[in-house]
Amino acid sequence: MSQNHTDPIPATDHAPVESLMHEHRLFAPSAEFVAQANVSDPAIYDEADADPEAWWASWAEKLSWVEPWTTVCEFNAPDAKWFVGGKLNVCYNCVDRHAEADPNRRAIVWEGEPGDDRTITFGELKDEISQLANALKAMGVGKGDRVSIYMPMVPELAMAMLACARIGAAHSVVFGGFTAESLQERTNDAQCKAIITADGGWRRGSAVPLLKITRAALELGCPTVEKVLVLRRTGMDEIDRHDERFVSWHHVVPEQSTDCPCEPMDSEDMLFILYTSGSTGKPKGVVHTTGGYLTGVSATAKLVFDLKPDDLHFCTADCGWITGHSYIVYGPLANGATVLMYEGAPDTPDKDRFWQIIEKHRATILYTAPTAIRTFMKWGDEYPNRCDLSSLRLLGSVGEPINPEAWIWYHETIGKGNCPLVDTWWQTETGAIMVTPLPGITVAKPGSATHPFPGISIRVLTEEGHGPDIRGPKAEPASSGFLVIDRPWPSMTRGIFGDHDRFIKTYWSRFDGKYFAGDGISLDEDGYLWLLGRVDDIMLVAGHNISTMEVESALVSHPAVAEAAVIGKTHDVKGQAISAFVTLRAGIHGDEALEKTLKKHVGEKIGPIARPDDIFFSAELPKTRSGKIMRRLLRDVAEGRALGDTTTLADPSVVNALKNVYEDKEG
Ligand code: 7RM
Repeated sequence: MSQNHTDPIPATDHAPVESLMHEHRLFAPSAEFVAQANVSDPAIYDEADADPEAWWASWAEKLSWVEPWTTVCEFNAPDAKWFVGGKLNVCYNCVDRHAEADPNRRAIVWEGEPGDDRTITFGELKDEISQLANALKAMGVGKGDRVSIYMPMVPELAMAMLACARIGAAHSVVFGGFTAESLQERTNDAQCKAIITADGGWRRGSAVPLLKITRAALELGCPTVEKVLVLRRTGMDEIDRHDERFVSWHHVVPEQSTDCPCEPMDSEDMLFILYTSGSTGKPKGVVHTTGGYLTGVSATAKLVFDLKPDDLHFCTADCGWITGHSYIVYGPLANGATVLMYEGAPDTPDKDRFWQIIEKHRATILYTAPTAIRTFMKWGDEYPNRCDLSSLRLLGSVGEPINPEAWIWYHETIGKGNCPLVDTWWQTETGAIMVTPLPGITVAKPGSATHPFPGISIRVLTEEGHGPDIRGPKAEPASSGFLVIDRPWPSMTRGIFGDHDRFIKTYWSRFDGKYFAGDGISLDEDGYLWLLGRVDDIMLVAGHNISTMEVESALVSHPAVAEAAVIGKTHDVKGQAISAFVTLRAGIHGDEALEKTLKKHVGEKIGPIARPDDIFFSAELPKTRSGKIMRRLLRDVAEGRALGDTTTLADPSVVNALKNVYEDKEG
């Protein structure tokens, strides 16, 4: 076996009771990877655990501070303060200090959907951000204000975020796929003084009319908005010259001075708000602050992605999500790495676009989501196989549990068996990665996010708040329960903007003084953590807790299946019956025989208890705009209810099509 190959190691044959369906191979990093890794000594876990505050302080010390902190952490659940009394500027840390060290190093490599590209050095980035920051000041935006950013994935989006940070204004990035109503609601909730937008952005060959949508939001009413700064991207629209609120980026930004001092910010000053749309209620404005957030994302970016200054880090998320904030902009740039940013869709002009981009720019790290990986599997191996992916040295996954089948495909077909694969669990609210392998240390089990990041204390708790010591000498086999974090960490959210009661109710009430994440989790006897999905999705079938994730993984392990979503449907006898919605791989037709085969397959993989009662074939599954399967809507379909709130769906027509499939079959 070659030295640089990720070696499969025969796994133990015990499998946790709650989780019988596992890929039974273990994947250790190659000796070559370990030799060059940022961290390869497992002692790091004990060091961090022995004194978590000292551990986090050691990361904060790697940042540049205007004034040192006096206290590392003050925690009075749920209120946390980190690096109290310290002052720093996030833009200085992500841009200026690298520009001072080497202005010609690349900061952003950008690829537009139509194929245009642009490389921006740290020196250029500093100048452009400074001009933009001065333009914002001239528009009346200053320290303590909020700004909505509603832009396509162009470098100016990252610049807008960093320019806000430079002058001490908090940004609220609104994903460019959201509607005028969503933009209005978020802008008003955050009381934004300005909106930064563009005429449009490219998506699947057509231009998304961002300026038109912004205008519609203003017409719906955004009383706090005084100015709208508009970048020209597509040339599809013009600013409204008679409306004094509109300002052309190209008129005002280039004429500004490239000199703009970084505002020294208190460690606890707000850096940004990011709205997450939960399944119920209005979107929550998750607040992140300056010192703790930057410490968390810079430490995790460096250790989880093994980030080096000469890496080209390709995170495929949009900056409208937390993944884009933490691992396109703040984490990698704080480390002085180069980020690759792509504007458009993965299938434009063809289904090999990501692979073409990796080949063209020689990306070294790829961080993407299981929904994308399963889509690539469905499209077939010919697309990645056309391209030279040999520059890749590390792969990451985030957003949903990754099925072992998808893990193996990603590892083999994209990573060619050579790249450690990090499955990272975290949330908008946690700011940074919480559960993850460390690529130079961890022996990976496909489908498991493995262990807490050093310094993070994860608990697997029962309803009553009991649970094993997960770092103990011997974990209680197969315990499963609620994912709880019982120690503060620097990048934890400081609250929901304007709604502290909701913050306490949602996250801090279920387990007193501890953070409740809303996810189910289990621990196997080797001490590995397995994410089970949102607790609302976990099924109770004839007295057994079965995770939707597990049945989905069993289905996806069948060669005919591309993707599956499983739900528990109310059942008179069993409590819940299992319904599965299945998407097939290219060229495969779903019929009764296949339905039988798949039921049998799940029964064999997990056990008769997990055998789906019904299987429905469907071309698509309902997903949020960030790609998470929305099982709640499938339950509505299966239980014949009116559909709940569908505004977070990427494509609302999908669920109506599913309703038809379901009703045709059930009559
Ligand atoms: C980063 C992000 C958070 C929710 C979280 C989980 C799910 C995310 C994983 C995962 C299993 C993973 N932020 N989730 N990563 N589940 N394994 N590696 O996605 O705020 O948008 O979503 O996503 O349910 O609670 S988020």
